[in-house]
Amino acid sequence: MRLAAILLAATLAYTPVLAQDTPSPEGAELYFVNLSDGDVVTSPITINFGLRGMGVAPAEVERENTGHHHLFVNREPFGEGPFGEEEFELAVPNDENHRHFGGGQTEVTIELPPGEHTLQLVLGDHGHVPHNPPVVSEVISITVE
Ligand SMILES: [Cu+2]
Repeated sequence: MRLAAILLAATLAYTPVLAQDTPSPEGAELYFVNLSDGDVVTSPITINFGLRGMGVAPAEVERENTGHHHLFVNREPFGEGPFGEEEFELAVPNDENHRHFGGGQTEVTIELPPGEHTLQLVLGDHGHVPHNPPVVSEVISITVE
């Protein structure tokens, strides 16, 4: 009994901070300003990130109702990977499929090879974790000529 109590206390003490604990305001919206699903484009491609109902802040800056942009390139839609939304509990990964704009950038110019590509925007908080509820754009598919 005593050991159980100690174990329980230890477990509670080391429970990580719950993920997705940065709230997003109702009605926040993330979208591609200059691209639509089905667009045919040429590389390099300039992509403008649109955000309504929230502000952009650099990573590490903790301020209510703000976040920074992430661009998902050619991966499963947000929440539809093998680990669901828990995939991002600690942070959005940083690789060529998950690009961070921690400086507070609202546009990027990227090169993509010819063919079809999917893009999605995901807002992250100061620690690169999506908000609760998550603020994500629709997934668009574009074709690079
Ligand atoms: Cu980030």
